[in-house]
Amino acid sequence: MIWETIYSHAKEWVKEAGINIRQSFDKTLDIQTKSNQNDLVTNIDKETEQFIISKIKEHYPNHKIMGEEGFGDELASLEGIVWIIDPIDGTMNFVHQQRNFAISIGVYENGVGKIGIVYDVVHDEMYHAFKGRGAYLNNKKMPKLETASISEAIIALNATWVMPNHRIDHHLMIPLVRDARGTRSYGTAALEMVYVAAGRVDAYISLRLSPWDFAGGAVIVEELGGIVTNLRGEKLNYLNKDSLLVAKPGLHKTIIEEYLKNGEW
Ligand code: 2AM
Ligand code: CA
Ligand code: CA
Ligand code: CA
Repeated sequence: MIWETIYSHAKEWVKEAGINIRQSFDKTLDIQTKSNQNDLVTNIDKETEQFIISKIKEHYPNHKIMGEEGFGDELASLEGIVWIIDPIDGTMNFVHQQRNFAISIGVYENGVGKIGIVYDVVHDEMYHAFKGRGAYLNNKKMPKLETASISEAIIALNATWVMPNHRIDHHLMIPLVRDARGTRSYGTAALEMVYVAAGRVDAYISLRLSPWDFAGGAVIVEELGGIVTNLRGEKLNYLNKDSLLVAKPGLHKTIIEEYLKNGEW
């Protein structure tokens, strides 16, 4: 089966890329900025993306590729088989902490997520799922997600989304933060999504992310019954930037209906 092979190739290449990244810790990083002075990219982000893309092109020349650092294709649609790649999610953590970052890959067929891989390189923890076949943390199958109430929920989000901000209805976030049991901020969307999958947090919220930030994590969370939408409660399309709400079933509905429903997101 072609999909079995794609799944094992994807896991193998991500592992190999992880070994290269761990070896890079001893070398000097070349750090550059992108859209602003806190938006970082390194030679390792670029080398990792190029490594994974070279493997895909060698084995699957007909597949399309969307990668954050621009070594993939310019895509106008998600027709066919599309690899959506974030070579390092959490680059600021990679640069400052040498931990709390991940490689994220989603493989989509005509816009539907088939394979999701999020690899926590430093902890050697690979979260992976094949649609319809379960989601795993390394070799261990993860259980389906049960619902949670707001008062017992840990919500992952960045403090900037609660600060006054002309772009967003930040004041709607304040009751949510107040009513939750606690909040956490890890600075890596891909890992924060799989933390929902693994039950380490109950929900994750972000106001603006790109497809490569959430394409891999979405397959894993949805395989376990978790809900992945934008902050309006709509499905994501994986071609455009969007806001993101990932949560346990039930809790997702509560957050949308009791907290975010009237926001302009
Ligand atoms: P990145 O590290 O791959 O850029 C916290 O910064 C989270 O938001 C990370 O998952 C990060 O992904 C993502 N993110 C999305 N857009 C970003 C931007 N313009 N600057 C920094 N982080 C961004
Ligand atoms: Ca980036
Ligand atoms: Ca990212
Ligand atoms: Ca990245």
